[in-house]
Amino acid sequence: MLKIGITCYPTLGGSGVVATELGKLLAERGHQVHFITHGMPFRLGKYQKNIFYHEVEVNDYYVFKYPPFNLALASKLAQVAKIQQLDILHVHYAFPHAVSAYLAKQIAADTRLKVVTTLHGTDITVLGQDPTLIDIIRFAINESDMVTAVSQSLIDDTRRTLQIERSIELAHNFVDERIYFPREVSALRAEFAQPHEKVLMHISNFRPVKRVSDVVDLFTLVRRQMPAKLLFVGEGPELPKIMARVREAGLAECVYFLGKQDEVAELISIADLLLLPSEKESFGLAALEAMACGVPVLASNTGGIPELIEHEVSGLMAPVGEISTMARLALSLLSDEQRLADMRQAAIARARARFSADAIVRRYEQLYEQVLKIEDQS
Ligand code: GMT
Repeated sequence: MLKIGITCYPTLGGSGVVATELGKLLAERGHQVHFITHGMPFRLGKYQKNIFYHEVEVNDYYVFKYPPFNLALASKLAQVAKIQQLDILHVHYAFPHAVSAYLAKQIAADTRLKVVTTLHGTDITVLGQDPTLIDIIRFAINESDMVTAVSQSLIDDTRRTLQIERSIELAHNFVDERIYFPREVSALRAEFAQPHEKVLMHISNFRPVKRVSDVVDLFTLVRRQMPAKLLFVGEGPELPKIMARVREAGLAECVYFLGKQDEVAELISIADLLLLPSEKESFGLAALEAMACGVPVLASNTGGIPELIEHEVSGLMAPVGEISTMARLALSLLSDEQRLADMRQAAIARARARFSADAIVRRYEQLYEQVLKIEDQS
């Protein structure tokens, strides 16, 4: 059994969700897991055996213009690594976590600590393109003892944008089918829609990369042809703009904004179709969660999405920004009950066969065993 430190963004984003769920499952399997973050990971929930939480506190002495979070994190990581004798420090999202982990490993040089970095997406596709950060991100990736990425597409992007040659292991994101399965939610559904209406849903952090306004435009086209409701779940910088767009489109009566929700399995289950028209999406965790709940996904054909969805079998894909194509695909699926039922089953089957938590957590365990065998150079 291993002692594993996990660092992630604790309060938002799919990378934090993946890191937290991974930690919980590793703890269930008997490993000792230490979360080292600036806040309690929101999916951590109640006390669980084998899980420990170490809060990173940042000194904001008056001479600092910016509180030195990255250094405080490095210092805390080293401290926990030494005191707890961690075997692995698994950091999620390359920047700044992999940089802090590199420093921590130097500080804790008298331990056997190995650093595993998991790339999640925008750490490469957005931050990795920023000239002020590119060198430090490349450095931290190259210096990690092991690097994993959540899709093959992200591996390819990392090699291309950062000219990285080292090995990067593929470990897809996963879904816990004890939580994500089709729920009986007729009473909840009735709060939003009549039985004859279809329910479309979008879940995201409302960042520009998610192209949420495409959701509104696509729904406008669908709504002209069939009775339907649209539910938005999540919050983020684009939300006010989207609310205004919904009002301008005269759709206020049939669109609901549910805000940030921590437990989405029941909500997702009321949808007939999840919309994910993102510009970039290295994996699309919300899409996988929907599929596991038996909700087909209509997504843009970008990044890691084609690794998740088989077009016309377990979901639908269209090129980024092609709203009329997306509307046509949605209408054709939603007006054919047999096809919809078949796609629901195919989505569940694919989520379970290819992205089950059990298999992917085992994959991480194998990777940890592998990295622990690597001898340090120094
Ligand atoms: O969407 C983001 O920018 C946030 C980021 C995160 O920290 O959660 O999401 C990325 O990681 C998720 C978990 O691995 C993936 O499911 C998302 O596809 C990925 N987002 C993008 O690539 C835009």
